[in-house]
Parts: sequence; structure tokens; C-alpha cells
Amino acid sequence: MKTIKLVIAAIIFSIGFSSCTKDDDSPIVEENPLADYKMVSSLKANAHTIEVYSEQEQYTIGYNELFIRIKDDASDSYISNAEISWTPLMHMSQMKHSCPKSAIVEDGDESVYKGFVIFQMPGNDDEYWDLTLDYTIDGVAYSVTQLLDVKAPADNKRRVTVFTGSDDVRYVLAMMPLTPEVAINDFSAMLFKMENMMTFSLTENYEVALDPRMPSMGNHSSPNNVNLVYDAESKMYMGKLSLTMTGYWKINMKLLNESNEVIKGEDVTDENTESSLFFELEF
Ligand SMILES: [Cu+2]
Repeated sequence: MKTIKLVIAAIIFSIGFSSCTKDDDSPIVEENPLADYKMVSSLKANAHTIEVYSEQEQYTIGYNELFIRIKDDASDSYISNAEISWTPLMHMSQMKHSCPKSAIVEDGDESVYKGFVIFQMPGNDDEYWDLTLDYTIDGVAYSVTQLLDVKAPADNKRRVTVFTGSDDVRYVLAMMPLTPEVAINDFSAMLFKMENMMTFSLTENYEVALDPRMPSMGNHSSPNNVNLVYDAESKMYMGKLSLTMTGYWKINMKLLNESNEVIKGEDVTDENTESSLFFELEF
């Protein structure tokens, strides 16, 4: 959908361009290719203005798709062909740690760069996140660090979970953004292994078993769910989530490794009403 909008914006822009050159020489206003997104940061450093855009209203725990533009302040134009890497860092009272993140790649428009960050906890009065962007333009290296205000989602529902598996490994499991409907929904998640405080590696070929329940209605389940299995192309775990009515759902899960051993989570039964591994949603 976003791609379609970008294409339409590009077409409108090119029509505007050709008519301008024919009829008059009024200045051409550049369409912002990120007009549909929310600017969550804008800061000046190194004679550049660095803008970060998000699909969400703010930096939120869980999966954040982020878009970056770098403007050269002197020429007031956006820079293409920059190489950017980033390091999110949480400063906690006892230690510092990073979080799972992607590489940053150009996103169609040459001056737009894109990637994702999965914050696993919010900041608070004493503990905070910052984001360091290291970027190179025409062989010159720059760096900037900005404070981030990372918040819990407005509905306070769990979309990311950090846990130690029965194999003594720390994992981060994050739900991909979803607009739930009374239907069988496409549902996906990303799984990372915490190698150390700064390094999180994609974990492949596990499986996430799903058992969505409505605790307010006798803990009933739903039919035709499909467990999440690893998709090498998208690097995500993909499956189907069946939601038979609106309301609050607890998505109970079990994580299985390549040998089909349960790493985390329990079966939901009459005696055990929930798994220790779960996401939540309400709609
Ligand atoms: Cu932390």
C-alpha cells in the first residue's frame, strides 16, 4: 500500500515537473516521500538535519519500522548514497544493552533509508535509550547520538517478549504489526537469540505453536490456527491466527527448537489456563 502511494506520488511529481518546465519557471516543491509517516526525531549535527520517521506515533516497545533521511543544511537537499549503520543502546542503572535490529538499506527513493529496531523494554525516569547513527557521505564519516523516548504501547498489550529458554539461552520474540480482524489473519513474528548485551542473532528453523484464547469467555480457543514456521526469504516466522470475535485475546505460544523440543511455554488445559509465553491483542 505504501509502495503504491509512493508510486502515485512519483507520478504526480513527474507530471508536475513536466508541466512546470513547459509553462513557467515557478519553483518545484519536492514531495516528501515519507508524508504518510510520523516524524519521530529531527536533529541537527555535522551540518546535516537527520530525520527519523515511523509508521507509529512514537518509539514503542516491540517492532519499529523506521525511515531515515539526511538533509544537507547548506544546500537544503536530501542526500543519496549515504551508508548508515545504527546502534540503539539502553542505559540501565546496572548495565547497558542493545536490542535486535536490521541493517539499514535504501528504500526505493534514493534519499530514504529504512530498517527496523525491536525495543524490548521502555525507558523510565532513571533509565533511557539512545540511538547512535554512524554514516558515511562521499567517503567522510560522521556520527550522531540522540536520546530516544521509548514508550509502552498505548493499549499496554504485549507484542514483544524476552525470556530464558530451557536451553539457558535468552531470546527475544516480537510480533509483527497486525490489524486484527474477525477472520483467519496472516500472523508473523521475529525471533532473536541474545548472544551478549550488544549482539542479537536471527534464530532460524524453530517453530511457534499458537493457542489463542479468550479468558473472559471461558477461555475458548478458535479453529484453524496455523503454527508459525520460519520463512527464509522474509526471515520471519509466518502462520495464521484465527480470531472468531472481537475482544481481548491472549495468544498463548510454545517455542520449539529444530529438534522439536519445547524451549519455552506450556499447553493450555483446564488446570493451566495460560502459557508463560504469550502475546496479547484487543480489537
Ligand atoms: Cu533495558
